[in-house]
Amino acid sequence: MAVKWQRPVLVGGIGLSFALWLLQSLHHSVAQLGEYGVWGAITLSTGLWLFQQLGQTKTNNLPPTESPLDRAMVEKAIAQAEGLVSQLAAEAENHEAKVELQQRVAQLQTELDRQEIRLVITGGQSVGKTTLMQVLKSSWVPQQQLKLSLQETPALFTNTNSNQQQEAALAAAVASDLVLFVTNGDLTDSELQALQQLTAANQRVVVVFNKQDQYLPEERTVVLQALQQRLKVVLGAGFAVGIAAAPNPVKVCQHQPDGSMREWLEQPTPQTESLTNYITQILVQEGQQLVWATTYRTAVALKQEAKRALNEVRRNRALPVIEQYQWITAATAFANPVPALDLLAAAAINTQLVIELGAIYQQKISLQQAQTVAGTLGSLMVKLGLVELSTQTIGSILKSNAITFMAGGALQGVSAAYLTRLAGVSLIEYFQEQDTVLSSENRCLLNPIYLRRTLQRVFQQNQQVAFLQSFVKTISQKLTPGMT
Ligand SMILES: Nc1nc2c(ncn2[C@@H]2O[C@H](COP(=O)(O)OP(=O)(O)OP(=O)(O)O)[C@@H](O)[C@H]2O)c(=O)[nH]1
Ligand SMILES: [Mg+2]
Repeated sequence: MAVKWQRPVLVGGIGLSFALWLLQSLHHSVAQLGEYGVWGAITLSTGLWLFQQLGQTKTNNLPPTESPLDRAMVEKAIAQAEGLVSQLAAEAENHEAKVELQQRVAQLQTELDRQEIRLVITGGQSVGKTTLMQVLKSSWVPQQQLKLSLQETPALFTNTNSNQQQEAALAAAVASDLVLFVTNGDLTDSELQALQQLTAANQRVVVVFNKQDQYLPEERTVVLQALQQRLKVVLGAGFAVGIAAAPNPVKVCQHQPDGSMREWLEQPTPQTESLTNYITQILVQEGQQLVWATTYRTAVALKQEAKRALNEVRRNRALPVIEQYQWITAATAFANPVPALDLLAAAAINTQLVIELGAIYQQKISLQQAQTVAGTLGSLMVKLGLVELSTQTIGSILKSNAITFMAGGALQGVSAAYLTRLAGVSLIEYFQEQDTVLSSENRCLLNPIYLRRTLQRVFQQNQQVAFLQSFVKTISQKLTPGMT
């Protein structure tokens, strides 16, 4: 098989005689071996270094928005979004989302200085959203000093609306500064879920209990109190106000001087004062904060979108690299079968893999750090029993196939390739979580606990029989092209 042999670190961990043979056959300078061969003595003590770094990984995350938001925090979030979008532009010049993301990032600064405050009315079908909007527009909005805009989302929780439409309605709510969530009584489960979604997105919500006129006066208080209670339990906060945006006409009876009774219907005026008082107060006290919070949410969402795009670009570059290493490890273990899997050899190969994947993910990793990571991955695989489990499973797949008679090194070859894949994919997932673009110090900080969790997850995802069977088949065919 044709292996491009450009990676000096690779050589170190592979059995010395095999390496020499390889080197000779590949006409490589033996001097390189002396330089890097020392690494064979990888010790677990270097793992300690990892533990010292523990807890330093996530220092660059955005602050939780529970702490009062100030302009500087929003500006920081905007700068982070900008950083990621330009990183994406630098790494993938022709990315399809590049121009759009750049435009949206440019708008963030204008958003931050926006004068108009946006209110959105949302809620289930026929709860009175349009009616409330009309009442507010005619009687309340004109009295306000602040510039306000008021909009209604399509109804939530309808049978006809697709999930997508529902998400779009909620997204419109999240894009506003203040949400008026209208309901007609105690909250249903879907209403609570939507409220949870909004609060989780750090959206400021006022729950509006409309059509109060349909309840008797004493019932209204009970329903309102139940609502407040539910909001407190489920959301930990929140506030509900009762209104009647278009109360039903009431029958009025009047005794006439002649003893007869006159009856007529009277249209009561809308009762929205408790709501308008409450939101006027919010806007006066928190108007500026609300605009900042919206800009912050938009910046964070944009940042996440850019990060996803960037991760995809990098993953597409990283997977072929991992595949290449699978072949190298497989060929090595196949040609040089040892009773137990020669993990050290696999680990040496992983050192170079760590460096190459790190480069794709913009992590500056020294040789020593890469060795530590590879060593830690190797020892974690042993400790978690992944090596044993994998070789057993792969062994039984090999036996159940017609390729049982295959050369002795097949099990080692396929297992080594599989473990390399696990290590590589774990590293991809691990690096994806790192905010290197955003950190001032571009160091590779590794958290072994998180690495362990990632490894376990990746192992579980790659344990499906169908995947393993096709993996075994592909690798063994490549190893012994004539035999299978
Ligand atoms: N009794 C009573 N009826 C109300 C009240 N507010 C609105 N309604 C009535 O409820 C019905 C629906 O009101 P809309 O304002 O159209 O409700 P909506 O939420 O905009 O409806 P969709 O947009 O279709 O989901 C109308 O017949 C309103 O007159 C209220 O406070 N009390
Ligand atoms: Mg409507």
